[in-house]
Amino acid sequence: MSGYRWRAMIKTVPSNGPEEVFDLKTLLTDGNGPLRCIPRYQDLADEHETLNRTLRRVEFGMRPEVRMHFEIMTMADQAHLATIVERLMRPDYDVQLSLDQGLTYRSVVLSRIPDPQALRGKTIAGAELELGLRCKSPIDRIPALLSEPDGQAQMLANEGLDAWSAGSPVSWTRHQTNGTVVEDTAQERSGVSCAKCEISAGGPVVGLSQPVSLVSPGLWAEVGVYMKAAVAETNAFGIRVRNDTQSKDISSDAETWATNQFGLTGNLSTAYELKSLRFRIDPSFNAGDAYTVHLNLLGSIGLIAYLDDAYLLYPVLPPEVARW
Ligand SMILES: [Ca+2]
Repeated sequence: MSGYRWRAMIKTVPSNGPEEVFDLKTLLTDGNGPLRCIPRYQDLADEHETLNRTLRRVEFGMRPEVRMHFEIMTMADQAHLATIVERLMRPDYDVQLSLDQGLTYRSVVLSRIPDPQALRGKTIAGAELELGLRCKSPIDRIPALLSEPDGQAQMLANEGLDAWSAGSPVSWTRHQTNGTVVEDTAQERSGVSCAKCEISAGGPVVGLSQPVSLVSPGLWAEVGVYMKAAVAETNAFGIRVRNDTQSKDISSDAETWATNQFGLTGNLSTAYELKSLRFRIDPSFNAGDAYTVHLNLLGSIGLIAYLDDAYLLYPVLPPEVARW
């Protein structure tokens, strides 16, 4: 991955009433949100000279600030910025800014009101505006641009498929409608075991599934598993993440949820390969929704495949979006 980008979202939290999220990329008609985001980390330190003129410095961390530059051709869009500014000026609203698509929200105050300037000197072309925001609380270090978030967790149990009980991998459900799923202690990628899946009849479904909990709609997660086949085969597997409450699956664009989708399908070779998908939990879903991860074989009758070292990491950084 080379380069990075910002994805600005603003959340307004009233002291009484529902919070509202403004996704500046989708909210504004032109330019996909702010044309430029310029973060700055203001050094917070006291410095003084002692009697013998030695410099003493006490660090208090740094205060993140950001200037967001907008060019607006659709004048109605200015109303959204006006709403945000109005809430920034009200004492009964806590306004929070994220530049990493909702991963890190920080409470902010207004540092520059976006007054409209004629776009390239011509009012008929549109308006350019600059909104300045400053964080209420200092931070103690500059976030690494593309580091994964703190508190990231592996959501699957028995992810190494090493614990088996009565022929079934602990914490997983086997799907054997048209084949078998058994423990294998010769082809494992790591640990002592892997799952050996074999298709013995046409149609669905052979594979494994496990329920997971993804409680923050709008955040991203990554699902993955190492797979190989006894004989290489094309279009041999499918990974499905289903929101059981909404009866919707993540589709291959990693952001759209619809019925009966595989988030990832592909070929299997005779060496273990990681098959993974980074996907967004739909912001309209509820925190209490139930999800299930399905690891399925899709190949032809006779296909034998081995699965090991699955994972579902949550939350993860949105693709190429930088932390702030
Ligand atoms: Ca294993």
